Amino acid sequence: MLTIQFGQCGNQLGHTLFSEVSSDMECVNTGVSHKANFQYSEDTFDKWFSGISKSNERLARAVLVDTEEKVINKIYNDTNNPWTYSTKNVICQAGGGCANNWALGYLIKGYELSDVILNCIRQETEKLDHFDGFLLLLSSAGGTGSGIGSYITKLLREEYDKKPIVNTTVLPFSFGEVCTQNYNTLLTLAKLYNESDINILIENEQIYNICNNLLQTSATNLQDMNKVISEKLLAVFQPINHVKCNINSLLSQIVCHPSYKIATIKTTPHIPATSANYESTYNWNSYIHHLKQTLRISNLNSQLTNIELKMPSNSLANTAHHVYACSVSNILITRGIIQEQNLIMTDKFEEKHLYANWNTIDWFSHWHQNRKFLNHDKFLALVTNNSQISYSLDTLLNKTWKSYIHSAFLHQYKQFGLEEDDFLQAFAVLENVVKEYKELVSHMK
Ligand SMILES: Nc1nc2c(ncn2[C@@H]2O[C@H](COP(=O)(O)OP(=O)(O)OP(=O)(O)O)[C@@H](O)[C@H]2O)c(=O)[nH]1
Ligand SMILES: [Mg+2]
Repeated sequence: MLTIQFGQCGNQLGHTLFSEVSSDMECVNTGVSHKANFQYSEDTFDKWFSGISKSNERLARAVLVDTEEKVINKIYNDTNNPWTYSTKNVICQAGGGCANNWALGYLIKGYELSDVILNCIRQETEKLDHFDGFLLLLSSAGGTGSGIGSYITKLLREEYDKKPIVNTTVLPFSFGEVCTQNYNTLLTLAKLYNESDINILIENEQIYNICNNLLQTSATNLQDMNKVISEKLLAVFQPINHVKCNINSLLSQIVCHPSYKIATIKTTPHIPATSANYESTYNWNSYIHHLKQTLRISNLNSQLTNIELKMPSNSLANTAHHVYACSVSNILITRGIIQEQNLIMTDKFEEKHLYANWNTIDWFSHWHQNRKFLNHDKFLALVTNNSQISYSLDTLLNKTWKSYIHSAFLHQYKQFGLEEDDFLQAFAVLENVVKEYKELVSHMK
């Protein structure tokens, strides 16, 4: 896999991600044999690193792109890690960033930097005997990640038409950031929908709430949030018992229909470091029950609280009256030791009524890894492609339309050559996505 980090968010997140990969490799309490752990470490290394540097650090298989130096310098010069980035993979065009402007990133700076970026990517991919695909990290709200990230995704699709492209897009807080964030998000999501194989959406608000409510982090900062996002991504991408579970199998399961290419990752447990011992009191099935409840939607007379932000419970409450989102497909990934008296039962996720009726064969998979993940006794991730996403996208569309009909800030985009028609096309793409996801519900089994 080749990771490409764009802009402030993509680079900071990527840096935390590689640090977490290293921490996971170095865990001592693995729960598996020396041989099994050795294999896990080898597979991890092959996935994320391209070799060892002269000073004996692991070299991240990553390309870094930004249009201002501050963040890149900070992460590149952080020498407190057993891993590092390759100098030749750092592409930074100093010039004050893309000013939270998708058009400046996509139409101007993306174009200017594209040859250098693609050359660097070619050098990395040509070294590999087997190349699994791309993982792109970016935020949708700024100008660099959103604009250059979308532009490079388009070029990668042209050059590597058969290689999987996985985008991880961080969505902004709904209030209080920059005035152009909704336009940038609209334009990014619409472009990526057409060019990449899957877009894993991460909502900053949700992550912030996980830090505050569950981890009880005092004064949550971006670093704390990036740790949670990294855990979610690694719970999916770290090695699985069966080697054949790679990006291609993720895609064929989750994106089994070309109209539905958006996924989210729900994870549990998120426990404050001070109460880590508490973790072992939960059995697998309480966690699985909890993850299933994250798929609930509110029915007419109840205001549903966000289940991912609650603690799991060992009492498996009666769920007969619950209403669930309609899923295209789900993958449950479990990491940790399975004991005879505490088996993993996945039937809760296999129930047909959770899925669209046209998906007749492969709506659910379960992947497992015995080796403990980041010192958690048990850690679970649910990769889900379901109708819940239509709510956030609908809200985004409504807000963006409101600005658009008043022509608010449009001149900032037009000065770099973006036209009304480009906006209208992006609205049309995203409105169609929302429509498809909303209609899923009428296809429930
Ligand atoms: N989770 C997370 N979000 C971040 C981080 N840094 C920035 N963001 C979010 O990203 C958005 C801003 O985008 P940036 O990534 O800073 O922008 P950029 O891609 O560098 O683009 P320009 O600075 O406009 O050139 C806001 O929604 C921030 O909340 C980070 O480290 N982690
Ligand atoms: Mg920036």
